Amino acid sequence: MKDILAEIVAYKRTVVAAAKQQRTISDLENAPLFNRSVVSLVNFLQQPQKSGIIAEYKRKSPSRGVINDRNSVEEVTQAYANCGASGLSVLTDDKFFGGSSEDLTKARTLVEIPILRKDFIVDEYQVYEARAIGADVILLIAECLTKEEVLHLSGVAHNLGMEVLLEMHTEAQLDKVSEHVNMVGINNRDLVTFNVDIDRSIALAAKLPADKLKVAESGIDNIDTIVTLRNAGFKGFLMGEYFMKQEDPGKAFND
Ligand code: IGP
Repeated sequence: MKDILAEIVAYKRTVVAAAKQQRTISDLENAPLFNRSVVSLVNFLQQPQKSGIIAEYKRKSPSRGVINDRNSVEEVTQAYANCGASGLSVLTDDKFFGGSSEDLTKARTLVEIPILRKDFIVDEYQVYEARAIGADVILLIAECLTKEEVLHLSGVAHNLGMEVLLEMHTEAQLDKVSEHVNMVGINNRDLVTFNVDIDRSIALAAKLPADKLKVAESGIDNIDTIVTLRNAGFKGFLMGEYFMKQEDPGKAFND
């Protein structure tokens, strides 16, 4: 792990340290949304009449710069839900992706489909925070975490009733899958070089554990790709940029 990913992780550690001074874990446990019932993304992705698409709200990214700073989180996430998204992904990182915890909470009050907190989680504090802001699922990124950290953080999420999507990019990272991981995501984008290659998902599909739901992430921009991925065994398709870069991100979902 190096470059931008190392920079993001270092930044997260400072953000978490500062947040802990403001709000303790018991404060988070008292947040109004903390005890709401969680909506299962695994369940939504397994429903054959649904699209399988996890539609992402992403204003900008280190690899692409500004993608969309016009359409509000309320407008886009409601449109995604109305058009048949199986789930939402909301970036909560401020510095690199232009998101916030408030974005996720706003989406939560408007939609009933499951919401993934898309961030770089390196500390259990962020797992409690995910619950407090209204998330149903957390993302854990194998590239940033040891096997022990994945085990611990996924266990905390599980105890709080949330689901876990473990994202990876290489076969070697499969070693980090733990019992509390519900879904394994293959990120077609290399987080260090930013190269996108859809064949990553296809190549790794057969190697993934049979008892974890498979999600293909990044660089998906047409229906043929979704069909190919579905045939390879994927049930979830995480898509951001393709929708966000359209004039009307919600409308693009129907095309
Ligand atoms: C969406 P895309 O290429 O459709 O915008 O990709 C999503 O997979 C991507 O935003 C992503 C991501 C991440 C962002 C995947 N893993 C980890 C931040 C952190």
